[in-house]
Amino acid sequence: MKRNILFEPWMTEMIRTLTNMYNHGWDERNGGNVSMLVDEEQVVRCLDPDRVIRRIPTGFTATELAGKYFLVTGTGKYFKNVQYAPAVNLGLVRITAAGDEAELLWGFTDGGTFTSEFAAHMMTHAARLRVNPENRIYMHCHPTNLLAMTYVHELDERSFTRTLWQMCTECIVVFPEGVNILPCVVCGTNQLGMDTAEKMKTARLVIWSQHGLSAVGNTLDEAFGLIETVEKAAEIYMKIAGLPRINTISDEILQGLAERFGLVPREGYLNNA
Ligand code: 2HA
Ligand code: ZN
Repeated sequence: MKRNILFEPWMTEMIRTLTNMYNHGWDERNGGNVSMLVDEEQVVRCLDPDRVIRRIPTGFTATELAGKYFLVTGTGKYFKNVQYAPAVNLGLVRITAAGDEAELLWGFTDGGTFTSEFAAHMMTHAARLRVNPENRIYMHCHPTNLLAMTYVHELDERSFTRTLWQMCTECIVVFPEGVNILPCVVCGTNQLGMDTAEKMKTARLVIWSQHGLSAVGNTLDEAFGLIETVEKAAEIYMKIAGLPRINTISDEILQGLAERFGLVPREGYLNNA
């Protein structure tokens, strides 16, 4: 007897997280997309792995991910609706041996398909698994203050990271590697997928300027927490950016925080450190 996929902890956590992202205002309309690597062992408890509903071409080749299973949000789907209709808004797919198709095993019940950013997801999963075999999550959304900040702050990665670190003492502890940044480009392309995956080799956070933020992590909580912390910092920045600034967090304090928590800040990002 197979278990009900909707009651599995990884599924309920995905649904709760997407709902929470919507409630934070990060995912207007169909904005945002999330994918989660799921172990075969977890999948076969609920589904017959030989029962492929449909094959969906991906438009790229990801042989490194052959045979891997991903729970992923659907294109055009609204995060706010996932909790009411998970099987329409989410899909569980397996990457084929050739790496250029996804086999649908569950979900997308209205004939839908995965997010338009599937290339960024899969290319990033492949890149992250090379640097961290425990990585499971790719999360993308449109946090308001972070987006606002990409209009008024220079987009140099060191400078942008330093400003975020200076917005509250928590930041350097949560993302000591900083944030990487891509310029504003047309989204949904393989090129953006490749560029994002490249940027994800050195940081768990990548900003798409004037578009949004993506985070990776071993768990949904880790990726969500990274985004939450960056967005909090950006919110503080947007509150103070137009005001005279008379105090800040010094590089000495930032270095001290990193040492206190046994973390190494991105090399060269602190002055005299
Ligand atoms: O899914 O966020 O980047 C809609 C988007 C595209
Ligand atoms: Zn987006």
